[in-house]
Amino acid sequence: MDSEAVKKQKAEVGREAVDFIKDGMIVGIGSGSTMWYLVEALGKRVQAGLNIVGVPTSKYTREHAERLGIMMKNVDEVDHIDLTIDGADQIDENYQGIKGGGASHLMEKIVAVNSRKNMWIVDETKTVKTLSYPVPLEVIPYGSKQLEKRLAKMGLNPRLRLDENQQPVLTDSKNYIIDLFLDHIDDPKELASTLDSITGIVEHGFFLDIANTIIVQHPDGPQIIN
Ligand code: ABF
Repeated sequence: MDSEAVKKQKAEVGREAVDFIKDGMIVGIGSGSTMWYLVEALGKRVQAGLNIVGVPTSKYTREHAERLGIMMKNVDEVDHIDLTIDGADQIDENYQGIKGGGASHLMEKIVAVNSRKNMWIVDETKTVKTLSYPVPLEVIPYGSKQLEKRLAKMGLNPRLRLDENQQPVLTDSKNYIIDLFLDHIDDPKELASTLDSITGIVEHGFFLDIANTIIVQHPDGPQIIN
């Protein structure tokens, strides 16, 4: 549960980042609680005449944006994406990130890799020296129990993500999420490469060499890292 200070930082960075969205842009719109504040602020700008097209990274984001009058198009309906703004679960000192705590990382990564520029907006609790956040994997339901056993044998400490009714969480693409609980991840690129080769894993939550700009919100204001 976010502290009041973290909630304040999320609201501040979400409202500040909307200034990077310029008239005429095609903008990838991320998911998560920080992005909720950006979408609220963007809705006000659109209602005041800002002319942009949004590309959603989740059903929730699409519905939230459309309720505010923001025109949304799927990634295959636009020629290109000028800028995608998204949250993140954890960012290390090499600006490598883990995303997917909100079970949206597959669509987030599809939008991100189709964007000319990517910006992450985070509260200061998200930046760490070494990644340690549980690594989300979007996996195909069929064979997911066998996959979980295989990941366990590899020492990756997997756990199927369950909802409040103890049922598997379903992503927008109707897949499951398995999280890898690791004390620390010294070589994200090596682990990402290993995960890329395992049948049944659709996409992992490592976002490596993707962010061009990161805005970290601190009590005394935003730190913009390019
Ligand atoms: C989203 O932002 C997800 O990838 C990630 O789980 C989430 C985390 O950010 P927040 O703390 O803002 O919800 O993009």
